[in-house]
Amino acid sequence: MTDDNQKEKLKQHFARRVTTQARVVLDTWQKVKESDSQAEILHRDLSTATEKLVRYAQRFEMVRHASAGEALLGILQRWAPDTALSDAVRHELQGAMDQLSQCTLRRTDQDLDEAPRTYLRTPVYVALCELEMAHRLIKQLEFFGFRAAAFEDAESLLDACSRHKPETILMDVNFGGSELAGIATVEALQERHDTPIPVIFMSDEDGSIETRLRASRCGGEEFFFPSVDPGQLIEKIETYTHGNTVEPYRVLVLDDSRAQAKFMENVLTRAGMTAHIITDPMQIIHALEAFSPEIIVLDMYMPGCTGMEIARVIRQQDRLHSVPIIYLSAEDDVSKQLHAMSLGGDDFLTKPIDPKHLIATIHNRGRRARSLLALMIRDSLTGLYNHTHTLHLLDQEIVKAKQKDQPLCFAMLDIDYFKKINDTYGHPIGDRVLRSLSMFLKQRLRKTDHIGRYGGEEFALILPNTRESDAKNVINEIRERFAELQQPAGTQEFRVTFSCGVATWQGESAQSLCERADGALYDAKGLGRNTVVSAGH
Ligand code: GH3
Ligand code: MG
Repeated sequence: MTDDNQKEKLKQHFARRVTTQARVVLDTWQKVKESDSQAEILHRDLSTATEKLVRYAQRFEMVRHASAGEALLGILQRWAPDTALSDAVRHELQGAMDQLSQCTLRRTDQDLDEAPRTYLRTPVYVALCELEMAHRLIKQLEFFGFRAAAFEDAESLLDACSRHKPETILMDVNFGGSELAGIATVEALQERHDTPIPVIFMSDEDGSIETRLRASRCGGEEFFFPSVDPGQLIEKIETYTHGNTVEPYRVLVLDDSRAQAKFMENVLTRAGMTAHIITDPMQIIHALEAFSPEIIVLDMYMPGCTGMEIARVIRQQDRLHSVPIIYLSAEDDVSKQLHAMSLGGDDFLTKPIDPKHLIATIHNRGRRARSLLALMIRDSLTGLYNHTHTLHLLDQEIVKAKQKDQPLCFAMLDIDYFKKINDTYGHPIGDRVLRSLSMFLKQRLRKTDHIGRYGGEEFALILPNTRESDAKNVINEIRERFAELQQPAGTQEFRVTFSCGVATWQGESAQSLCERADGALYDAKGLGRNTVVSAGH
């Protein structure tokens, strides 16, 4: 492990220590609020805990925690140890405690510097009857880069939700003790939010239709009965939290009227889409290549050629066969519209265009197109790119690396002794391991990296604009963390490792690059597995 790597790990470790200490301070404050009787002891506890927090935070350069702690110490000085807490000081302390709790909860740019990577996402709240199970689950979730918190009662859950809306809640239908109390809590909670929080319900006892209906009506996306193992749950949580990171649709608009084109650009951008506008039909080929749109909007009548002709040209290219094409025109003759559609269009919008209608059409077409495309280019077990598409992306990235004169790395990764995992725990558990590694990779690599399932238990990583040493560091970090992860199999748990070969592009073909990475992977296996090896130059 390099020095930097080591330092980063240590930093993450200590960052956790600071946040833990912040929680100790908050807990002590809770006790102070609940009891007036032991003022002296509580005053001392609170001061000691806060001093410790400030010391840790300063030492590990966590600025916000340090200043929140210092503010607290300042106020504490005005609370004479042997007296009861005055209302004024109590009020000020509460304000400072709120500040401190924001440090541990809120996602800000500052947190990016000071908190460990596992705390970057919005939280997942876990409200189970069994606290021990909740904590086990949280440990697993943290491995996948989720930030999760467990709650003991409805009140603290509601309180946390109002301070920081979670991405998902995992809820026992009986959370809180009495029958269906968990569902009642969720019902109350959803009332307070404009958009519902996705909830995953679980129950050991009650899988009746009445309960499922009630759960579904208050935002229950999933209902596990009887309860499930943590692996399955994490996969579900991953699904619901992924929804928040939907990429904006890339829409190409060709309209010779500059004013109309501008209008379209405005509407699309305001709807959160990425628009690329051209007014000259002769630019279409270049725009298709440079922008790779997911949806194309064509004006019907333009000087020099028609939208229908352009559509035919687009459809001449195999890879653009399924990109939806939407025509725009003042044409309201239905038979002409039908004719236009028969020449490769998917929809027809009549000018003047109602923005709402346009956006709805693009959304529907885009969603369909994406799910069709996913069937073609993604592997169904892991959701990663399949073999063919991975190689296609590698070709593309080689072209880009050449153009931009940037480094490019390709890595092949293979699970160690996977056959034994299948043999010992069964094929479905083997599949779960493949999915867990794919989730792990997705969450720890950059958006610009590409991850493919290359073969059965073999994965390929394309890392653009990355030097070999950086690629190795990143993958090594992933390797170490993945090896720590406990894979659940019924009542047992086991660990899995992988080996990896990394090759940096040297102006060669994609095939030769793959072969070199594969060679390095072979060497990694030869060296005893669970290691990352670079290909020779
Ligand atoms: P090594 O450390 O040398 O890589 O050993 P290994 O056991 O991982 O490698 P080997 O090539 O002997 O076995 C790979 C196994 O992966 C064999 C195959 O049954 C299993 N496998 C391939 N695809 C899948 C899949 O989709 N799901 C499951 N569960 N197993 C798969
Ligand atoms: Mg293997």
